[in-house]
Amino acid sequence: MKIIYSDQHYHQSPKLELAGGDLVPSFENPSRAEHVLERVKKIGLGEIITPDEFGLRPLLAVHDSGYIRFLQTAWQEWTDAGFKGEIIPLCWPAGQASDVLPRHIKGKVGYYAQGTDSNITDGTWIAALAAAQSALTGAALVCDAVKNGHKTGAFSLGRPPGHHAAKASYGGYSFLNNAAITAQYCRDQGIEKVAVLDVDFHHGNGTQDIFYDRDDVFFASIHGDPMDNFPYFWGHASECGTGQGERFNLNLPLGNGTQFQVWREALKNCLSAIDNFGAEVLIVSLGVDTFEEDPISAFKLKTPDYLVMGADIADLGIPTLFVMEGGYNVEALGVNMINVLVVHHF
Ligand code: OKP
Ligand code: ZN
Repeated sequence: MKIIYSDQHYHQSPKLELAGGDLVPSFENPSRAEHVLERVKKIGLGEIITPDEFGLRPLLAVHDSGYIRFLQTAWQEWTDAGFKGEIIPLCWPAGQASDVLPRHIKGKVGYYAQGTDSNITDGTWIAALAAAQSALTGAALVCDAVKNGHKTGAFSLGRPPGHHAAKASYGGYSFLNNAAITAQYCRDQGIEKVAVLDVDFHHGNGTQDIFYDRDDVFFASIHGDPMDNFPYFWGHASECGTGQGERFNLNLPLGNGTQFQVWREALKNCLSAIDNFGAEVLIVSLGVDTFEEDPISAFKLKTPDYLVMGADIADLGIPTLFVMEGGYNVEALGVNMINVLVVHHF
């Protein structure tokens, strides 16, 4: 399996985030990728390559162009307005007065942000863009595998994560939806049916948003029940898709404290749904914040469980792109994440 990695992720190094009213060091920081990379090297998972350049086109195929423009220019506008700290939004159109995009950067930020947890820094765009290019490089490898009848997998080792980024909003540390960008890229390469399986603890609301009305990209997510967990306003089992997309969105929310035995049943349901759908390519939003000692999540998975998870996914037998998402116990992050991948070690 090839691993795609760029050190451009160091450009996203937010200082502090709000947690329970306190400002604490950001959970989503460069040490996360360092731990995963170290583990990849230690076990010799596969060749590590740098991303190719795909430009903005594949990003604009899933994200709103005004939103992309905003991500490119927000930091400049923020510093032009005289602000010195990182961008944390303070004001939203909740309750809805007007849907007009404000002129001032403070208004724009509220227009495009889902919450206050995802600081925009001077390097956010560079880092997020590099993560997207890494994922696209992996997607190109997987598309080639389909065309040549191979079962190769690829792993995009990148950050910041992407699965909360919607067509026109950012949140949950996510700015560009790498899984969605690559799913669309596969479609544009002629792959008829693509499935996205999201195993991160948090519901992949951005990916759901992007494909909610479509029947060519199946989305399945296992996550902490949104009644008790971020992102709170998406991820209920009743959200099944709309129009053409009805029945092509599968949410399996589970209660806090869920252990692997129950989690695995949900995984089997997702995998059989993906199999019935007839996916030719699988993209896995790979978060390991389901770990029992994750500092911001509430499932009880243990380190060896990730080996079983990886083997179950591999049993599907279709070319698979793994895209790194969450996991915030940095000490265990490398081992847990790579445990999902070792079975694909070829
Ligand atoms: C991103 B991913 C705690 C704020 C929590 C939401 C969690 C984002 C998770 N201070 N912010 O899905 O791993
Ligand atoms: Zn998560």
